[in-house]
This record gives sequence, structure tokens and C-alpha cells, in this order.
Amino acid sequence: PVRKPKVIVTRKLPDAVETRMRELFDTELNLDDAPMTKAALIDAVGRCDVLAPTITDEIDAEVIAAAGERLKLIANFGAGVDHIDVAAAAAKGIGVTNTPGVLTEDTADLTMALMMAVSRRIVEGANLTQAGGFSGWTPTWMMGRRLTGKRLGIIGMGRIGQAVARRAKAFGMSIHYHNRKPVSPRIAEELEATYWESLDQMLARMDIISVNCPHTPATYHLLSARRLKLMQPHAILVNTARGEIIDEAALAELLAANAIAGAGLDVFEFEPAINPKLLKLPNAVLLPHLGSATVEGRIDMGEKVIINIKTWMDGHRPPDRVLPGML
Ligand code: 8YV
Repeated sequence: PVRKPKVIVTRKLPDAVETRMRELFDTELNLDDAPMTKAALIDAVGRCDVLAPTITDEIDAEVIAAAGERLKLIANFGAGVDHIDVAAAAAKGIGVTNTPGVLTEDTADLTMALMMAVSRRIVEGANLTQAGGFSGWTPTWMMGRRLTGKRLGIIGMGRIGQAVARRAKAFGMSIHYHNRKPVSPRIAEELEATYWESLDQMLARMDIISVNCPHTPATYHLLSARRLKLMQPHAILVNTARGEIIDEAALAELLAANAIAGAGLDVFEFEPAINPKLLKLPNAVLLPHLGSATVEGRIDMGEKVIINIKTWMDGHRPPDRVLPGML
């Protein structure tokens, strides 16, 4: 019989996923569910065929250098792979896969939820009401801003960006986007989306900005202090991608000064640490990285990890291979 590959899973995954992995592979689970230390990761890559990490594992060049002969695949549980040095892995002949597609709709839903929460002051209103602060309706009570008819500028028009666009279109918003290149004419027509080659120009004209691009060296601090200042004072910024894409300290300053009206953030530059200024702002809605956090989504992500490992095991190219320089 063929030896089952040794798979080390770095975090607690949904039970159904862990059960299936145990059936298929010689699976080692991380039972205490704490993020792995660097030393634990270095130990793990030295004695497995496949590592199944998550965003909380920094698989840098040092970890890759410690990989043993056996390590052939890093099957990430998640779409973003900015915590993995994909080029260093490729140089050692180690493949990297991710889980795109299955978290698209959930992340787009959460993007809309943040947009609505900020524009309609939902968290502020809910907190006030539960604290017993609803003292009676008045015509000017807690007015927010309408989404219908507003201009949404999407940064990064991949799967998630397009799913946000579809939802926003149904809300009666007009769709604008900045991307490395325009989407296909068919998609542009379906979404009635306007392409902005210049991010600066788009930022200056939008009512809402949604960040939906991956974090790469090219997008690190893409929304720098200078660019954030181009946004209109009534504009709202939503980020369900990666914190590193925005200069978080600069954003906190601008929100505090009401130079940007509000922000809905699911991700942070130094996650899980959050700029303390943001924590105190009434115009910021902050979530603990929940983009793909649905029961269904997390099971689907686990299934993708399994399919990628199994395909590789069977001697084929895994469907979700990430290549250096691809993102
Ligand atoms: C995950 C994510 O929660 O897929 C991603 O890129 O950010 C989230 O869906 C996380 O990455 C899991 O590793």
C-alpha cells in the first residue's frame, strides 16, 4: 500500500474537515489551537509532506529554508497567501495552493454589511439602544447617509471585487473600479462598471471606496496618507482585504479629523493589534477578520485544502496552485 502523506494542520479546523483529513492522510492536528510559534513551524516543515497553514502562520524564507526533503506542498487554508514566501517555496520545488472562490460571496456580503453599518450608523445605533439610550424618535435623530445612487470605487476587481459590484449594483449604486487591467467587456457590461486607470482620480470622485485586492509588495500602503487625503470628506472606506494595503495610522488621523466620514474595517495592518486611535472613533466600525467566517465557508475552504492535497497526492497538478509573481 502507498504510504499516506504526512499532513500537519497548524490550527483547529471545522470538525468535518478534520475528520475527512484524518481519513485520507496521516494527519497531525494542532489540538490546542494556539497560533504556531516560529520554532513549531520550523519543526513542522522538517517532518511532513504537506503543511496546511492559515493566515496566522508566517511562512517566511527562514521557515522555508528549514523545510525537509519531504515537504512538497503548502496547502493554505485561505485565499490570501501574503504570509507565505511563495517564491522561496518555488525555488525549493515546494508548491503552494490556496482556497479561492469558496469565500467570494461571504466576503462580499461582509463588505456590504460594513458599508451599510457605517453609512447607516448601525453599530452606533445598536449600542445606544441596548444601553437604554433610545429616548424617542425625532426628525433629525441619528441620520446616516443613503447608499442608493452613490458612486462605489472598488480597488481590485477580481472575484471578490466583482461580487461586491454585483451586490452594490442591486443597491442602486454606480460601479467604478481600479485594477491592474480592465475586466473583460462582458463583465464590464454586466456590472456597468467604469474603469479608472488612475487610482488617484478615482479616489477623489467616489462616495465609497472598497478595498478588494490582494496584499502584495505592489499594494502595500497603496492607500498611503497622500492618497487617503484625496478622498472626499463625506466618503466612506471599507476594507475586507488586508490591513497592510492601508496606512492605518494615517487613516485613524483622517477619521478623527472627519476628513474621511467613516470606515468599516475587517482587517488591520498589525493584526490582531489595532491602532488604539481607531478603537475610540464613533465613525469606525471594526470587525475581527470575519470575511470568510461562515460555517459553510469554512467547511468549503477545508474541502478545497483537501482537494488540493489529494490531487497532488494522485500525481496531478492541484487546482489552486499559486505561482510566484501571480498575485
Ligand atoms: C481567512 C482570509 O480567514 O482567505 C483569506 O485570505 O483572509 C480569510 O478568509 C484566513 O486567511 C484563513 O487563513
